[in-house]
Amino acid sequence: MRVLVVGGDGYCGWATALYLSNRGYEVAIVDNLVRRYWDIELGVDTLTPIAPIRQRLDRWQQLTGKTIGLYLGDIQDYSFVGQVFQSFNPESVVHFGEQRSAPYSMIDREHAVMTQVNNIVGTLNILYAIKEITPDCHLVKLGTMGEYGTPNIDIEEGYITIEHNGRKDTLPYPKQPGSFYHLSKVHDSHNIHFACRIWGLRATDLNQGVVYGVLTEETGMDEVLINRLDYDGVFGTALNRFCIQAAIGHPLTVYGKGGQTRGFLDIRDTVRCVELAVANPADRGQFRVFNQFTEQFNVQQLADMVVKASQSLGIKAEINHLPNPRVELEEHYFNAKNTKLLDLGLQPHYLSEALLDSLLNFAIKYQHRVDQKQILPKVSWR
Ligand code: NAD
Ligand code: USQ
Repeated sequence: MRVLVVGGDGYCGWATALYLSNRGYEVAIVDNLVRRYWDIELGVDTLTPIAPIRQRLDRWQQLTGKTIGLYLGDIQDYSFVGQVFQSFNPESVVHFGEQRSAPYSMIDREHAVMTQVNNIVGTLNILYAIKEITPDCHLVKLGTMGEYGTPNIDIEEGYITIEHNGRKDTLPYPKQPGSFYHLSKVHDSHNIHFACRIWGLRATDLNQGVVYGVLTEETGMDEVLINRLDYDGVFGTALNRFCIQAAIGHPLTVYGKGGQTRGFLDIRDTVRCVELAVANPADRGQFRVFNQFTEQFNVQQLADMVVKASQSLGIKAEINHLPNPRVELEEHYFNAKNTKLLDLGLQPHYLSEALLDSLLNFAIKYQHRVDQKQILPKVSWR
């Protein structure tokens, strides 16, 4: 099957492109490398030294004999997107190609606008390209668990059945996202759902939780294939940051009380979940939603686990509760369903097993690359 991986130079996209290629899918990457530019804009860098995209792809070819195609361009440009679809004729598009940092989207008006235009226009262009060029192609779109926010009831997978004034319907689950970035995902979901209804497209929205870890079978094959690992206050995510902070002796940055609960998953499960969605496509006209995470933790629990795992390596990590730069509930109910990917055959990696090999050991190996000035959060929601 021909699979186009949009955003294939990024953290989830790179690991997924290699994973699918290794399993015999014909893969091509679309990326405009803007993420590398955003790092330059912010003066930050990934902990792990990532090679230029062409070197990465050449090494993959040398090691495995498999070729991954490359289309460099911006999916906001419809003529570029159209050319890619004409030339590659994808049967499945996995769309990771967005601005994905909540803090980046909250820097100021310009960054909020840029995030929403980039994400919403890019996704709309992909929907139009599917409709006009490859109408049978399955869109696998990366959404986020953050679309739901933290309601005081159980979170279902995309839809909820409601009885109101004696009538009953199954409707999209209510959305209460927590940043302009998370809102861009909600807007995308609405646009994709609409396109499935009016044009009969097939789509799966993968509402992914926070991803952790850096090692997958393929990215671990060679230093040139290494994946990115962000630790800075803008693009770094909670658990990845805590491990790197522990490795360099920086107190772990728990925001506020630390009762914020989220869904989490190992990057090795991200790639597998995407394959499960690709291999089991939605029907024509169907808009499926899968909640893509394997375990729920609050940030205090994560920090405690990192302190404990660090002790086993002789590292004494400490926790610091910082004033919360975000506006979010710090103590709340959170119980999200996640059975659809398990039903398709996902066998999760659990954090208790992954913390050392996939994270802390990497953090220790590359600790000399950490810029301490980039650790504390600088972006405020207020
Ligand atoms: P990333 O920033 O590492 O990768 C995104 C890639 O998309 C980058 O290589 C970037 O250059 C590319 N891109 C962005 N805008 C583009 C455009 N207009 N045209 C072409 N390419 C463009 O992000 P990631 O962590 O790999 O996240 C990938 C997707 O998964 C995002 O949609 C994100 O919202 C979602 N997601 C990520 C996480 C996580 O914890 N990392 C969790 C849930 C969901
Ligand atoms: N947090 C801390 N300390 C830190 C960093 C974060 O306590 O040093 C807290 C945040 O306040 C928040 C929680 O940890 O309550 C998660 O924050 P995060 O930065 O790890 O993740 P988030 O901003 O939600 O975004 C990340 C990805 C995004 C994806 C989302 C999935 O960057 O692309 O959509 O995770 S989810 O959280 O399920 O919406």
